[in-house]
Amino acid sequence: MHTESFIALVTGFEPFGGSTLNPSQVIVEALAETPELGGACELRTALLPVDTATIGPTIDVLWEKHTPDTVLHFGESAKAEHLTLERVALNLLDFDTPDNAGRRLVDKPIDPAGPAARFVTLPARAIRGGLAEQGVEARLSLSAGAYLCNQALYLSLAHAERLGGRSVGFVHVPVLAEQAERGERAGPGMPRDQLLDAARRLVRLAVELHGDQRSGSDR
Ligand code: PCA
Repeated sequence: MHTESFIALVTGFEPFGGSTLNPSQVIVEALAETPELGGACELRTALLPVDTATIGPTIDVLWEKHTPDTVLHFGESAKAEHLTLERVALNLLDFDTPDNAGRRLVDKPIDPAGPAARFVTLPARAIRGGLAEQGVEARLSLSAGAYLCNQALYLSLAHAERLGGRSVGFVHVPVLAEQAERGERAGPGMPRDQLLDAARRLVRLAVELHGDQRSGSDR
C-alpha cells in the first residue's frame, strides 16, 4: 500500500542581538538529531537568517523544496517565560534592534500588496490544551512583534494561503539559562532540557492535531 508521507518543517533562527546562540536553533538541532515523531511523518529542519532582506527568499526556497503539510517556526523572545504560540502576523516591519546585516526599519510593510494581517492556520489553542494535559504550560499571543519572527510568519502564511490545507504557526520561546549565565540576556532563562522537552511535545501535538483542524475555529 502506498501512503503519502506527511511532511513537518521546523525552523529556528540564527543568533542575533549580541547572543552567541539562539534557543530556537538549539531546538532545531536537537530535533534534527533525534526526530522521533513516529508514524509516516517526515521531519525537515532549517535555520532562518535574522536578515530582513534574505529571509523572504529563504522561506520561498523551503516551501518550494519541501512542500510541507505543517510548519512550525520557532524564535527567541526575551519577554517569553513559557512557550508562546503566536496567533497573528502583521504586515509590518518596525524594529530598533538591527538585523544581522545592520538594518533597522520603521513603519515598513512586509508586502505593500499584502493583507494587513494573517492569522495562523495552526490550531494554537488545541495545542496549548494538549500541552497543558501533559503538564507543560504554554501561552497564546496576539502579537509576534514587528521584527524577523513576525516577518517569517507573515511570509510563510502566504504560502499556506496559496496552497491550502497547511497548518503554519510560530512559537516564541524563552531565552536559555545558559545565555543568561553568559551575560548575553537577562535571566533567569529556561534550562535547555526543559525547553527541548516542551518543544518536542509541541511539535508532536502539531503533527497529531493537523488532521483535526476546523477552519478558523480553533486559533
Ligand atoms: N527572535 C526574533 C528574530 C529572531 C528570533 O529568534 C523575533 O522575535 O523577531
